[in-house]
Amino acid sequence: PEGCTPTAVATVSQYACQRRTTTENNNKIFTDAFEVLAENYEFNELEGPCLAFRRAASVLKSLPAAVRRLEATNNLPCLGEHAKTVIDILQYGCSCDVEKVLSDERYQTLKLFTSVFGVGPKTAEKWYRRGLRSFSEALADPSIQLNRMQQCGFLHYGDISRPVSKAEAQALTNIIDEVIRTITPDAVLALTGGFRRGKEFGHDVDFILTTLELGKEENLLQSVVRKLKKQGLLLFCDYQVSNFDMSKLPCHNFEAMDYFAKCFLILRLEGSLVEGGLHPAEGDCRGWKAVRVDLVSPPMDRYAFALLGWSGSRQFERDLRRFARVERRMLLDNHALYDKTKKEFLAATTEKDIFAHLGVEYIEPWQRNA
Ligand code: DCP
Ligand code: MG
Repeated sequence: PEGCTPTAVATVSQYACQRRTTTENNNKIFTDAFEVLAENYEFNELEGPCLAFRRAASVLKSLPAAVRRLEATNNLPCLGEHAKTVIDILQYGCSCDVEKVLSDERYQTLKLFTSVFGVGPKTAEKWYRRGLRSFSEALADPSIQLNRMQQCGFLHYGDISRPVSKAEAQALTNIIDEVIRTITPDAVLALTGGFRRGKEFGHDVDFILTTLELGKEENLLQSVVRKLKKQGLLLFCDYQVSNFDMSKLPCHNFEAMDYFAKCFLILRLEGSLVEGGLHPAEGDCRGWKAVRVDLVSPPMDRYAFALLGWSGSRQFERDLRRFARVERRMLLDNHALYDKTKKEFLAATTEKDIFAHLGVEYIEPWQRNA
């Protein structure tokens, strides 16, 4: 009621790694709006405002209830400068700025082009500047040379632009698990990414696989890919060899990919292997679906760092690294944790070890949906 002052409101941390964020988002109307603005800034290479909107969205995702009045955002970190968007939405149910972006031709086109596997913002921008506005125009343009990844992206567009369900991720887990068991008895497999955080749907399925014995993981990925191919399940594979070298660490390039061996795959998933069937699509009567799968293979002594790094969310990872750097003078990435004060690497065999080194309360994977 009006005039009633809230008592003992817990302060919300500016760092996503100090907040518990489940998949339940009570402020979707705001966070969707902020994410559109963030993405538009990203397309325009304005990193600062992009990150500011992503942070603001992330803070709202962690709240236990919907924001109903502007005053409710007063004591929240990262939100001040975005009050205007919040007021608009509270008042009109939408924001003028967001509507403007959504109807902007450049935004719409870059959004469309980047939805193709293998097409990043740079390529999308190039196509846009050539005057291309649709897939058919891009595919018909003689000056455009699609690489193998983009060709596959277009070929399987219908399937891989549809969300992957939890049941489909489980079916793929079973397939990969069976494959690695035939390769070595000491294989370790972990489902990571959004599905580890308890999401019902994802754009791909992410796995970490390795071997207990150090060094034995070196040929693992290639063996897995070979077997998948033999079974007729491999539709696309981009294999990246390991460049991992402990002496190159600590690495200061935080947004870059890690150095572990990995592959970006498109696999053929049979509907009969999925409990409850394939996630439905209109007119789909083939009985199978192309699904994007990422496999990463760190050596076992890097397992905890890789698992933490690949479990996400992106915002959670960003803030964990920022927290380490700013609050602890430590460098964290997917390979290691380095203490700049002690000038040494801190060992970890579990995610809990890493949180403990950082002095951050442990956050369960399903609470990392920041
Ligand atoms: N990741 C990262 N930085 C990258 C790529 C990945 O930090 N450049 C981490 C964070 C992600 C995780 O790896 O959460 C998996 O990447 P995805 O793009 O698959 O993201 P999610 O699995 O979280 O979401 P989705 O459901 O869209 O697959
Ligand atoms: Mg994923």
